[in-house]
Formats: sequence, C-alpha cells, structure tokens
Amino acid sequence: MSSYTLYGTFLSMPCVKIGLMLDLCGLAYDYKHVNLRAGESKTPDFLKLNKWGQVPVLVADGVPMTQSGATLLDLAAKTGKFDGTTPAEKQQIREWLFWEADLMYPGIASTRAQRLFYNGAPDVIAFFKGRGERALGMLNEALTGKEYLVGAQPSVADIACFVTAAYAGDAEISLDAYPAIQSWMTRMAALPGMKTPQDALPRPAA
Ligand SMILES: N[C@@H](CCC(=O)N[C@@H](CS)C(=O)NCC(=O)O)C(=O)O
Repeated sequence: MSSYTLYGTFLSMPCVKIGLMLDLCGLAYDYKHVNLRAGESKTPDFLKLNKWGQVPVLVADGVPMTQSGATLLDLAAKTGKFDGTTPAEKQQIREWLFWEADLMYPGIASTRAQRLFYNGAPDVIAFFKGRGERALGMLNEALTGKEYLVGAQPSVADIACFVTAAYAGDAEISLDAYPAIQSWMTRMAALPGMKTPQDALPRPAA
C-alpha cells in the first residue's frame, strides 16, 4: 500500500485540491503544515522537496510531487479515478485542468490574495477580479445542461474548478449570477468523501 504525506497549508487552494482528491480516492495521508509567512517553504530541506519553494508537495512512497494539476493527474493515473473513460475525454479533462490553472485560478486566487493578504491596489484587484468573472462565465456556460465538465462522471478538472469556485466569495464575486455553477457545486459537494474546501485541511493550533 502506498504512503502519502501532504505538505501544505489550509489557506492554499492548490493544497486543498490535493487533500480533497486524496479524500475522494479514499487514500489516507499524513499531513504537515507549512507556515509560508515564517519562510518554511524556503528552507534548504523544503527546497529539496520543491525547488520552487511552494506548497503543495505530495510525497508518494518517498517521491515528492509538485504542481497541483500534475499531482491530480498522477493520483488519477494511480487510482484509475476521476480521469474520464476515453482518450477524447482524457484530452478534454486536461484542457479544462490547464484552463483552470491559466485563467480561473489566477482570476479568483489572485483577487483573494490581493484582498486578504496583500492589501492590493484597487486597479490590481479589479484586473484579477475581471479575469475571475470571465472564467466563471465560461464555466457556467460549459456546465449549462451538464452534470460535470467532461462526460458523465466527475474528473480532476471538476475537482480543481470546484475548489477554486468555492473561494469566489473571498474574491468578492457572488455565484448568484452563475446558476449552472451553483447546481454543479451542489452535486460536487455530495460526492462520497467530499469535504467543504475551507475545512478540508487541518489548521495549526493557535
Ligand atoms: N501552480 C502551483 C501553485 C502553488 C502556489 O501558488 N502555492 C502557493 C500557496 S497557494 C505558495 O506556496 N506560495 C509561496 C511562495 O510562492 O513563495 C500549484 O498549482 O501547485
């Protein structure tokens, strides 16, 4: 049986994606909190796990993996779950996963980070928020009349987009204007093993 250790922080959306994927696949894991503000992702030991000095890192049987999208695909390959059923579906799943990393995640995560952690300038926040709203519009259109993004089952693309959409409120974006996203989020929240993204990872003792 494989062993998994997730290095992350509950504040990080990419870390939540990996925690939820492990939960949804029924894979137990050890968890190590990394305090980014204290520089714990830049120590020599941590840089051996991730040369970019970022979380999440998932160590699987001693092998560190970085980049949440790549890690989601690795777990999908190992478990045979959340990766579609045909080559065409797998291709579309990768397209959505890279789209999420390219437009949706920066739009929502950067708006959130600028608002909550960096006291960002209004024009900077407006730039990222506009991208987040554009992404949500595209996602809503894609989900209209569909249960999941690709095919009849949820995939790693749904998991990545679900986590990011769950933080739209932190970016001061209401999901009221996106009814297909709301229905899909209700379906995603009901998947066996799913947790509320904000509560998915342990918080360090105060
Ligand atoms: N593309 C990466 C992004 C990872 C990322 O941005 N991690 C942030 C936390 S959300 C981090 O570790 N920031 C610390 C730093 O960059 O120094 C992924 O999806 O895993």
